[in-house]
Amino acid sequence: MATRARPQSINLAGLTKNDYKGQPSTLCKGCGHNSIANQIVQIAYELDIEPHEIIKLSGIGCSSKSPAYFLGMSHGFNSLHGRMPSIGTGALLANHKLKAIGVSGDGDTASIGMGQFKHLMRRNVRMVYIVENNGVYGLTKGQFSATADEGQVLKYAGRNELPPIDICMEAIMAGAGFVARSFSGDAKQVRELLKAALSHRGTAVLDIISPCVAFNDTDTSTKSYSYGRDNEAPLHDFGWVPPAEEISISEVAPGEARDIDLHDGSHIRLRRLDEDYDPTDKMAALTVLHKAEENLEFITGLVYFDPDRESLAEASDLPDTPLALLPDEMLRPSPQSLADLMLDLQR
Ligand SMILES: Cc1ncc(C[n+]2csc(CCOP(=O)(O)OP(=O)(O)O)c2C)c(N)n1
Ligand code: SF4
Ligand SMILES: [Mg+2]
Repeated sequence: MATRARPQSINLAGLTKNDYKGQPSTLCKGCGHNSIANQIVQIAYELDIEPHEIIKLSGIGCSSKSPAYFLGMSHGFNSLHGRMPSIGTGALLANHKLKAIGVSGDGDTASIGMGQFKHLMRRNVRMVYIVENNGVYGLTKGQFSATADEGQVLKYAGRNELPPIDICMEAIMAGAGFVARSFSGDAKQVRELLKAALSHRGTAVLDIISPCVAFNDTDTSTKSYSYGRDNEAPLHDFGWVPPAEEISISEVAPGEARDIDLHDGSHIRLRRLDEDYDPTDKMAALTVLHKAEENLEFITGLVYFDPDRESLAEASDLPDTPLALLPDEMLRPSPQSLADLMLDLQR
């Protein structure tokens, strides 16, 4: 007997999960970037996000193509190689009410885009900045990127003689207040981190190991599926609790969980695993990253959190109505005020 397809449930925004999808992916089958795009679709649906509230941003690379594959009804700007931070800064000053999701690659961020990346975090532009980190330039056929393992040998690229850049360390040093590492193969953790990152008041950096199945998925690579599966060592069990939900510590044994407040009234809930890790301690965060690099450990979870720094929009004292929505008369100085200014300059 023929079965009828069940209608998809409609969320509070009046949309189905399908409504949050984008174009069909043209990336390789099995590419980690596809999985991250799927998690963005899922969380946007679960969070009842209105598509027009979102702007998707990217640079150039396979990773930077992926915003085409999620949130097809949202705003989007696929920019130049390594230049997504300046486009994002401009867009979010023009409309600070937008929620921004930026997708970049390790080449786009840690090679050509490093200068722009650092200043985005120094300014604390409110956006979720995802680095889909595969250790290679996938789009241009697998050259080593600045996050590739030192001494690694790849069939087409040869031997990499240079030490890797640690994106999380760079993010913490530049002033980002939400810095996390994850693995595209750990869909649940990626989803929870994405939800919390959207609630953060400034730049939230997610460095997600996202294997390139075409050029860097060998067992000896720290950016491969096998390495991720065998070595992922979460710092804690990470969860995000929405603003309206009552915090109930009673469901976990005392001392096993810790809740941290986010700016919008939501909470991060950290459950202890083996060791107690405090992500609000900057030196502890840098030490854990340094040790992980030395011991080739793949730690994941929220590495660093500082809720106190104002975002660029907050520090710029912008009016509540976004600049992009103000009428011309309010944006343009009057002829008299320009004349007064000129007089002032001549004094
Ligand atoms: C100014 C400039 N230089 C070089 C390139 C060529 N290029 C395109 S994508 C890319 C690397 C992308 O690597 P990554 O950001 O790691 O993305 P992936 O494809 O691995 O996801 C390079 C070097 C370019 N498009 N523009
Ligand atoms: S080349 Fe690599 S990064 Fe690009 S789509 Fe294929 S698997 Fe993904
Ligand atoms: Mg890459």
